[in-house]
Amino acid sequence: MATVFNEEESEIAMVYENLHGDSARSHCGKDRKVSAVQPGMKLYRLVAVSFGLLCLLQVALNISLHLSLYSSYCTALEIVKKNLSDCDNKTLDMEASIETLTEERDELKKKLSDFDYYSQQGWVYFSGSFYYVSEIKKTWNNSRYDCLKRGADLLIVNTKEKQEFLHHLQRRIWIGLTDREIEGTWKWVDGSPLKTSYWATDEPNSYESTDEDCGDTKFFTEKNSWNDSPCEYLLPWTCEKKKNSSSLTQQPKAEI
Ligand code: 2F8
Ligand code: CA
Repeated sequence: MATVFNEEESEIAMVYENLHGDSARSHCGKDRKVSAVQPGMKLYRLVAVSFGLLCLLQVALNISLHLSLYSSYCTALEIVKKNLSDCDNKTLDMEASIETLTEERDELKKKLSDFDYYSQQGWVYFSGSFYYVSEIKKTWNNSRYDCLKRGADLLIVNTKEKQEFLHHLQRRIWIGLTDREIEGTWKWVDGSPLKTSYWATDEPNSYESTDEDCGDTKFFTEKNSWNDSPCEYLLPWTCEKKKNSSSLTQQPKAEI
């Protein structure tokens, strides 16, 4: 009787479930137990899946954050590298400037030192060269020898300004001009040919067929003051030392 009753009850429950679906489970005997477990599982699964998703989201966010930080770090590193490179270039520029300034300073120091030295030795500075006017008289050759010993040479008058400087001296002096090698072919002591000349009237004339092979300023009161004289004459002379001249090293031979 009990078995029959249970079978009937089971059939009724199945029919009821078919008719009312899941909602019926909450009102019926055995199914009431099943429907109490399944929602818990679902919730558990839902929580587990949600937790998993949250973990994945966390991982994704972490990766994204790290990538973003790495990108920022790289950008910052690039900026630092560029700044360092700019800094290096500026340092190199500054070092080059310091080197140039040091060279200029040394050059100026040398000029000042030269200027002091030559001024004390009685030299006069004019337009980039130092000039020395002797107080004594010598032959043209010995005059030149004196200049060479002083690291200079006899005056070369190759500009209008130098001729004006010479005119202002108002003295008869030897200049660095000679035609000793070829008569009539006048050359300066540095070997350069005579181009612009300031010969006095009727000069050079090898006066009365004498050997006048050396230039002087016999007619110093005139603008055109040059004369040719015998090289053995005793006259004052003018030495010229150009800037950066290396003639200090020259070793001339004295006239016997
Ligand atoms: O002493 C030689 C010198 O003599 C004369 O000058 C005073 C000649 N000048 C004239 O004849 C115009 C120079 O040419 C000569 O060198
Ligand atoms: Ca003459």
